[in-house]
Amino acid sequence: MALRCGRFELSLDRPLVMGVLNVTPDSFSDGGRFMDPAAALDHAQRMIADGADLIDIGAESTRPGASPTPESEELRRIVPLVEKLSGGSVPISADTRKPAVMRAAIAAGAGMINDVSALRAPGALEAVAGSSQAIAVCVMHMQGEPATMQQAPAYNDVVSEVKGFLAERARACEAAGIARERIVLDPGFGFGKTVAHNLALLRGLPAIVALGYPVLAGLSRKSTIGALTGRDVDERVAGSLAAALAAVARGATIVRVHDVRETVDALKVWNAIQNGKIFRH
Ligand code: 9MG
Repeated sequence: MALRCGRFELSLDRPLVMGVLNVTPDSFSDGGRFMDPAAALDHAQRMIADGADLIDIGAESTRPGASPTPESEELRRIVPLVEKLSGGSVPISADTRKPAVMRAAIAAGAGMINDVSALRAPGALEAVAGSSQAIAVCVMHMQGEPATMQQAPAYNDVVSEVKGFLAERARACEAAGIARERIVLDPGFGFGKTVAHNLALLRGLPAIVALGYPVLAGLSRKSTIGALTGRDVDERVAGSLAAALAAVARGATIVRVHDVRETVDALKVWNAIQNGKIFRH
């Protein structure tokens, strides 16, 4: 299996690592650290040197409680970085919910759109489907909106409800003209979910993988890792690695992480044990 990301075709023969670059003042983990474009570029280059297969740039925080970022500000933060990084050796993903930002990021060379709202905003499906390049899209499940989503998340059966939602969004993408080999699904760990919901989803991940699309898992440094380990956000590397390996063992093909070097090493060891394959980045 392969994932089409514009000029890149990513083989899914081994799990891929997506490095997180937040150019926001208020993200839960690295908020404020990469607002300076030079620092952001440096960090992206570091993650690529450490073995990242894709870089995901976000210019609007979607952490619980976050308020929306104006479109003009999101464009100002993200477009120059996509322009500078998109000529490099790995695809650049733009993490955005806004169709205008999607279109600008695609024009600047993005190879993927990562939408935590699963292309539900009016015009979002068309922004991706209408792109001249065959870029990829990650559609994620979220219950509610970032500002309020952690207040009272509730499900009867979290795995089947998330699976049903993702199946419907994949159908909507394909109906809009986005080919199957461009679509990635994501259960949205931490987005309108309690610790128990996140653990149930992780255990139930094979049911989502069974839909037949690549699955992305993002648990890196999230509050569930904090709840399970009692660690502050910058001390959650070990817990995040355990979660990434658990996701890959259940069929995830992309892990979205802050700690690229450590995750790449962990996956090399996991792969050698599991599949007898030694990968060099
Ligand atoms: C932007 N963002 C934050 N967490 C995420 C996750 O788990 N998945 C995806 N696709 N995006 C995320």
